[in-house]
Amino acid sequence: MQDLKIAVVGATGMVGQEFIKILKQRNIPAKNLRLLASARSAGSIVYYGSNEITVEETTPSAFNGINIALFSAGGDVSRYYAPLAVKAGATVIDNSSAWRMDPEVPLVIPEVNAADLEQHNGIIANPNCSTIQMLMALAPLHRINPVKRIIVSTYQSVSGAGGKAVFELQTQSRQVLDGQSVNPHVFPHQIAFNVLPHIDVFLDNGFTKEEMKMVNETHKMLHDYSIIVTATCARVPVLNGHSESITVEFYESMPADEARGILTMVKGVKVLDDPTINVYPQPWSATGSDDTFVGRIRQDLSQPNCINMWVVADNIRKGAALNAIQIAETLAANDWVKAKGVR
Ligand code: 25A
Ligand code: L14
Repeated sequence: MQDLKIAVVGATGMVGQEFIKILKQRNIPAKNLRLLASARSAGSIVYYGSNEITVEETTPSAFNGINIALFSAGGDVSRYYAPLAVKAGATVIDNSSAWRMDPEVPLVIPEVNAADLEQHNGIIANPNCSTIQMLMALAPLHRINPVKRIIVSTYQSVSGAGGKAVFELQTQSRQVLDGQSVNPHVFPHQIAFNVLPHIDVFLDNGFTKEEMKMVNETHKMLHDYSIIVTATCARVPVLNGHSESITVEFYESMPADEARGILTMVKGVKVLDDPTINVYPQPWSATGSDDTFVGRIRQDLSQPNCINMWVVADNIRKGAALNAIQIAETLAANDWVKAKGVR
């Protein structure tokens, strides 16, 4: 990983900034890093330890000499630039939803389906944040006792919608407390002191695109299209960290204690589950952490073979930047950085 030349596309965004933070923590040398964004941000300076790196405009030639390009600049940028980056010799790890359901593109959580990376053709998709944390908790259980049905409700923070959305929650919160009127820009309604059952656009089937990502991406990553998934995704006035209430039905009995025991052993998962002392996962304390936190594990009273749980993760970190960097590390460790045709 240390020798690879890495480009970050969308370097000035929420996810882009987290990419930079994690690459620094991984001791990637500044000389191997190229920061790209739109023309608006070109020329701005980003501090990388004691180094100053100038942000450059994303252009097709910006990918010359790059081994890995980490994209987080929205679907349109990815659709246009990812094939150009691949043509220039880079392997793309894309955070947008643009390529996730393409059958040629692996969709990967390294802890869940790392082997899918081997067959990549130059573009690899990073899954949706809500799906990543759900499968971090469910895949280890599914391996032991297959999952039949998932009912999930999300409580998603504003950071998933980008830097302007974070600013909107902060601004509106002050305005409401000061008795002023608020003007929504990023979200369709006031988000401060409110909850919106609406993330991404509505589809003809009555679900939102975000809700259907949780269905479709679960099938693709678990390689199991028989699992029934139904999701409700809500935006809550939390700055960072997504929470999820998950009800999961297994084919066989899954005592809560057994689930707790299995999850305690999983790398990347931390069980925080002691109601006697009010211990359970919270988005505020999950922020900045690499782990996915699971708690409130209990038997569902309404259906046999079912458990309920509460799952929290830092959506910008494990839900986006960290997962993508873990994909890059998996590629590097297995000598899979170059697409299979050119290896
Ligand atoms: O299509 P998707 O997948 O649904 O993705 C939509 C959005 O989701 C975020 C990401 O927002 C994206 O825009 N996102 C994507 N994947 C995510 C994930 N897994 C995710 N969020 C969570 N989890 P973001 O805020 O994180 O990042 C936006 C970045 O994209 C850069 N960008 C935009 N167009 C680009 C581009 N980069 C290269 N080429 C392009 N054509 C964008 O950079 C940002 O880094 P920027 O330089 O355009 O913006 C930096 C500053 O400019 C300000 N600004 C924004 N718009 C305007 C503006 N200033 C003036 N006028 C404007 N119109 C911003 O305030 C910012 O500070
Ligand atoms: O598909 O707004 O990865 O919280 C990530 C951010 C969907 C929307 C994705 C949000 C996007 C989500």
